[in-house]
Amino acid sequence: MGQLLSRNSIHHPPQVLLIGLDKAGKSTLLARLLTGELMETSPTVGFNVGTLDLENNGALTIWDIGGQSSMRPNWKFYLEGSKALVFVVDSTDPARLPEAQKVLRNVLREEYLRGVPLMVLANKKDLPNSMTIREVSKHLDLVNYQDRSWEIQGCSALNGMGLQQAFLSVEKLIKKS
Ligand code: G3D
Repeated sequence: MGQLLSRNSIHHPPQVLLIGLDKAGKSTLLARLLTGELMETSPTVGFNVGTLDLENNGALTIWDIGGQSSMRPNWKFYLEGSKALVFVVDSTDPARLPEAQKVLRNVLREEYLRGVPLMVLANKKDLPNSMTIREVSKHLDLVNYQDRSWEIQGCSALNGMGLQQAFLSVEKLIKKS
């Protein structure tokens, strides 16, 4: 506990970017996952970073770079050096899936993310009206991403279901890439 990370930490674990529309559940997820303290940044920068210790003694540095539209132009500044992208989707909100699909497509066009593995987290699976993994994949056009490895898993940032498994899979995707 109490570990404060900086971008210049000497032994830094692989950097993972956490992206998603606002309200997808990124802050909830990060708050539940992180063992270290969140590094609060100024509201103008508006992102959180922290370390995630995995059950297998591995670790990942997670950057939550915000989902509000006003923050999106800043995303690309954090892409360099990222080893994986985690895209969080609210699986109870089909109305916003087209927007999520566009945002994902655009971010994956970035040169820095060429070949970087993708994990889609279909969040809020604790709610009865959540869509199936198949439905979310279809809406996000995941089959079209043949130029990188990707996976999709359901989770609940609220009760923690599926999170450790998902990030262990992220670690595996990084090792394979
Ligand atoms: P963001 O950081 O992506 O913008 P937040 O999203 O983490 O702020 O979450 C947005 C809302 O969704 C919050 O509710 C939060 O409690 C809820 N939420 C996040 N993850 C889950 C989940 O897995 N299950 C359920 N049931 N709710 C979740 P409020 O009411 O504060 O807006």
